[in-house]
Amino acid sequence: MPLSLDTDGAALVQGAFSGDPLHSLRGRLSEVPSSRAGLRNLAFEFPKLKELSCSPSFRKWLPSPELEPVRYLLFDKTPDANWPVAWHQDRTICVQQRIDTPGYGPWTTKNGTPHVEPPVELLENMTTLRLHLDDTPTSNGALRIIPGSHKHGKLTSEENAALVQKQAVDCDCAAGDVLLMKPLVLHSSGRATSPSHRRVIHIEYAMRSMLHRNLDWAE
Ligand SMILES: O=C(O)CCC(=O)C(=O)O
Repeated sequence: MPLSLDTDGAALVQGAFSGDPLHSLRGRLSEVPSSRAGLRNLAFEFPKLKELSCSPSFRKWLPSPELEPVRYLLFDKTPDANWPVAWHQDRTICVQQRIDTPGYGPWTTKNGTPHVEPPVELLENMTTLRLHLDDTPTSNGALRIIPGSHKHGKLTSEENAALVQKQAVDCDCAAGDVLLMKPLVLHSSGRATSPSHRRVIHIEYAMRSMLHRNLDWAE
């Protein structure tokens, strides 16, 4: 059974990008200075990505025309940075300035940018588009999810521990595949067994108008 974004919290679009568009993204990315593990401010280094992420070739995979990009990351796994990720939900957004606001918190700062947990409704309405630039089978550190775990809101650590006992699904992808993901789905990934590259452009889309009027999106 293929995964469904609504029911499972993730869905695979095989061959979403191929040929010239994929080669050109790979080429542009190779010019972007990045750490071995990836890059947090990808759109700053690769401004054209902002335009691309709003173009029909990206937007056509999204579940709603009201979604707009709010964060751009690059993840890579290499022989020198072959990182695993523990089970977690993506619960933060990036904003321009910390302004204490009811329903928003806790706050953290990464790379000088304020990050905050918004109300659950905002997270439930977000969708992440992960575009794979390299073949990413399980042996290359593919993402794993717990299907349906996004339906439980923000999980306590006890709920998290109980849910990860359930059947995980490996989201094996080929270069050019897109994995759509709800940020609240529990996800993790293992180390690559023969690491070379595992580049994923990770773009988070949200309903921008759901952000409290005190705050502004960082990107
Ligand atoms: O790409 C991965 O393996 C995990 C990335 C991650 O931690 C995330 O999407 O929150």
